[in-house]
Amino acid sequence: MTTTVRIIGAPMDYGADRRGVDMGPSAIRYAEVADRLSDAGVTAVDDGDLLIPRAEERDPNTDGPIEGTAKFLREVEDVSTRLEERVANALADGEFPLVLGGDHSVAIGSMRGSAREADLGAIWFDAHADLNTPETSPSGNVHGMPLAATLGRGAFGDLSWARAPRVREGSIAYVGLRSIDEHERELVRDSEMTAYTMADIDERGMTAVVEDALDVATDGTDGVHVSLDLDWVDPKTAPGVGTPVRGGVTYREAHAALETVSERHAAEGILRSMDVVEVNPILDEGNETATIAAELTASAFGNRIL
Ligand code: EXY
Ligand code: MN
Ligand code: MN
Ligand code: MN
Repeated sequence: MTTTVRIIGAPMDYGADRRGVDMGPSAIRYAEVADRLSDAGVTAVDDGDLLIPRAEERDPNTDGPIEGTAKFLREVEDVSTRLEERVANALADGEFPLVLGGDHSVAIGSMRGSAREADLGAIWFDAHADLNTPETSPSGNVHGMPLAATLGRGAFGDLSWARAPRVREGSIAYVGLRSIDEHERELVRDSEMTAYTMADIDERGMTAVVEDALDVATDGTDGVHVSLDLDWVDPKTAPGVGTPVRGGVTYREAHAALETVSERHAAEGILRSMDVVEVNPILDEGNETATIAAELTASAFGNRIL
């Protein structure tokens, strides 16, 4: 039976400081993600976009019901709740949910939806740790917090829409980490998560690192969520992101990583859901970052040279 991938657009930019990531789903579609998935041998069905009001029409509401600062938290809740439903419905229909962001706060809804009926592991391809809580965040931007939200850390512990009870810290692996806030460093060190930094990739090579990350995310879980933040890739290669950090993964390393995921999936059926986030077409050059996002997605589903 061939896999059906359900594309769900989440043009949310409440979680980031700069406008533009709301155009991510359009740019990734324009880069022919559906055709590339077909080339990889899966059927792609496009569910369209969630309707999301423009940030300018909303109040960031920084003094909400929680301690600390998390801008547009009500709006993020609204989108997360609707996205969770779409993701859970796709899985209930036997389809694979592919969420196109949007800023990284979309991962809250995608992981909650994916973990509703399963113990879920996750691989976090990102320059950043995304583990701030409203109390520790230097920016108040929720795109720096989705893992903390999913794990119910800090003020998120009181927010039932954010925490995904079937995601265990010990089943999460970072790959490619290189930009971390001082306080966040302690959070990662003290956590049960596994963090593979850029230095680990330099030393051991991407394939070996991703194999280990997959061991972490599959051990004792029912499936794996892949969260692909395009700022993971080096900004010289993928410039269309709001929080670029130099020293990122190369084009070939990125493909090798997603190919490693797809090979494990082909052998063991481990993949359950995926999101592709932080593509900002305003900052991009010739839709290059969106094109890389579409190509990497196809690699995750088995697209190969031969
Ligand atoms: N750690 C910084 C913050 O929390 O504001 C930057 C976070 C950037 C998050 C990007 C999307 O991965
Ligand atoms: Mn991120
Ligand atoms: Mn189980
Ligand atoms: Mn990032």
